[in-house]
Amino acid sequence: MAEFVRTGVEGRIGLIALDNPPVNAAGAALRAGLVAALDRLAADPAVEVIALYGEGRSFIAGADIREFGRPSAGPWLPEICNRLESCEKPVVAVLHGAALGGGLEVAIAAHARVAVAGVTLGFPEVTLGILPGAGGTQRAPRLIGVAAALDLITTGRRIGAEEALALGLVDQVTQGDPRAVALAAAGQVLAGRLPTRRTGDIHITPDPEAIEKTAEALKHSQPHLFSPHRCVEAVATAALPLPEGLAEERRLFRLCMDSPQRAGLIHAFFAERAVAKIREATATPRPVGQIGVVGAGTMGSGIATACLLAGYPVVLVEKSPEALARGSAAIARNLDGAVSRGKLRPEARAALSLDTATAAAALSGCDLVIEAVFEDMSVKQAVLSEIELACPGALIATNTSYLDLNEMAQGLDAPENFLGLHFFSPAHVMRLVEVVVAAETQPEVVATGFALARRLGKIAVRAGVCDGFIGNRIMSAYRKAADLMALDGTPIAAIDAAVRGYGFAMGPFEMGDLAGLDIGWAARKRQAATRDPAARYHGALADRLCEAGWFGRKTGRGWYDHSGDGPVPNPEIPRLLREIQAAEGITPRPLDAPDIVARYETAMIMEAARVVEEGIALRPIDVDAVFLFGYGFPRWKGGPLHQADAIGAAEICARIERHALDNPRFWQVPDILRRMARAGGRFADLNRED
Ligand code: 3H9
Repeated sequence: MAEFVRTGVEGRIGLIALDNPPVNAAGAALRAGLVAALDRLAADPAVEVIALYGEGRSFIAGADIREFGRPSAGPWLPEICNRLESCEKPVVAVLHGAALGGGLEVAIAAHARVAVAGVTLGFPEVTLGILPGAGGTQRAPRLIGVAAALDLITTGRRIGAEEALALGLVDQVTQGDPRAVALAAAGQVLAGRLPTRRTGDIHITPDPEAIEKTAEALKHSQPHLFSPHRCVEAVATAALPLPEGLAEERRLFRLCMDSPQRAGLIHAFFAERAVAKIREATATPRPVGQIGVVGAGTMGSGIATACLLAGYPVVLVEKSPEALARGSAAIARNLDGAVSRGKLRPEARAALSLDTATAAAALSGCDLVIEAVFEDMSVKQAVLSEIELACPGALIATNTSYLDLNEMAQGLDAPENFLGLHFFSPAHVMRLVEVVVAAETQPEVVATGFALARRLGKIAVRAGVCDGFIGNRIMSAYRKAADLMALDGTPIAAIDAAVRGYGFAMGPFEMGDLAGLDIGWAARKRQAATRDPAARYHGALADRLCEAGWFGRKTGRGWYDHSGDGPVPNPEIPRLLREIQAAEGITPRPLDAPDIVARYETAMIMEAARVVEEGIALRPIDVDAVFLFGYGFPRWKGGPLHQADAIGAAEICARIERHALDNPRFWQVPDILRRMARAGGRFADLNRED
């Protein structure tokens, strides 16, 4: 059996080495090993000082998150921290790699701390829906003061060694191998050059002003979240005697652990990592030096910016010199923004390589070319052929949002080199990229798409070919549900408000006005030929707005009127709606907020289930990642299919069947949901298949 914790004795120094790869998460075995190691060295008469360090990449990355919500075994981290603090012999902790969450709590329960340069420290618990539950809310304020502790604990902000030193979270910063640093630090303790003390013995005075200020700010900045507020309540008790504060911390920690937000946020943490586990992961990515981008519109210039920021030389091609100039100017603005936000050093900006051209021949040296031209099959096919001619053998990617990649690849000599890289606008900001795999795309081409996304700092999700892939396909379903609710007489502002109340930053109509209503109009026209004539047409009202030339913010009017100080619902909508309702024989039936949300969410889950059933998404967690990182789905709800599990398949089926009474074409129970409802299955069970 693997040995998670090893001890050694060197003269008067006892060493404890933690070894639980990859990140030294404090799981049950490591916890048990740590207590046993402490007991052993505490009882060893030769040992006068104990040094604790991590093998591998980290000191301790925190509690083992995989254990949360599952049965596990003691000893628990709070007891370990107390045991460490009360140890009769001085204990020094050496922090390298990551000292996060429970890892930092272990460190601040030790009697001195030495940071190895490059270490990341912090209390990220709040990002997982919990709070530091092993004494962090009590010991951190004692070490660094209430205000600084509140900042770290309520934001989850990660800091480096120098800031930790300035705050007083660590006592020294040094360089070197953790074991050597541990021996040196213990030597300093023995020589009296590194003072030690029990953090719990430090007395602090209450700071009600800092508590009040943070609590007030969080009410506005985090109205949906549970744990940030509990973090403040826990830190507020830090001036009490330690056992009392720890008891209160424990109570608040349990409340957080039991909250559904904890499950949602931890699901989101794993979703970010799970999506990289694809069947093509073993293929070797092709080397990518220079990247070509064809099309200098909003998407093209955003993609070019993202590639430049990641250090790739870029060739930007656009037929019209004017459009090329506009695209170059947009890239320059994006890069200026990156410099002013401190994301790009001015000298690094000067070294970026952007070439522009009006002919595809300029792409000849590119290893990968991404097309982002007008969303039209024949335009795209012609551009792809030009690209292939200019750089045969290069990987070619399309940024299409909806079009069929297999049809697009028909004119290519090497369709095996072709894939979809669906970026989201603004492409240099949004984290999601759908890597769309066409029928002939080779595994190493898929692996290259994932490697590129990683280098761009993005989250890649594998998607199959269908209209809209994972994200836009599901979005068009819940957009339809919103349009149908509006046609039935629910005010658009009420729908937007309810969706914001659910946790999205914007409602569907606000989002439509921002993106431009002409995009959806073009899609509806494209789909008109294949539309089911017996189904209710959801786009009737949106079409009327577009026919009037109201495309949203860019034309000053859309669902809302944007000509005044703030948007107000377009005053023409009630008249247009009455006309449509009269023509279609619709009796107005406005819904209230809970019903709006239930329909919106159910439509999302219904289509997401089909996307999984058809294999467009590899797993349910991939759908969740798409929505978390590309569509502003509230992170604390974990994603649409995590929500589906929370609600239960039987209830989702019942909702769909209820809605189907008024609109049986739109609301249809997917087979996968019916099977789950029957067998008591969950989407989470399908995540284990990879
Ligand atoms: C806590 O401590 C509560 C306490 O207050 C106690 C109260 C009683 N557990 O990210 P990577 C896995 S809450 C389990 O790709 P990197 C991760 O899933 C915890 N597993 O590497 C991945 O697995 P796989 C507070 C964990 O180098 C692998 O390790 N701590 C944990 O890019 C590699 O991870 C945190 O929130 C964990 N704690 O980044 C820290 N951490 O290979 C969370 C990682 O199967 N962790 N894994 O996909 C991180 O921020 C980053 O993982 C870290 C390394 C910076 C450490």
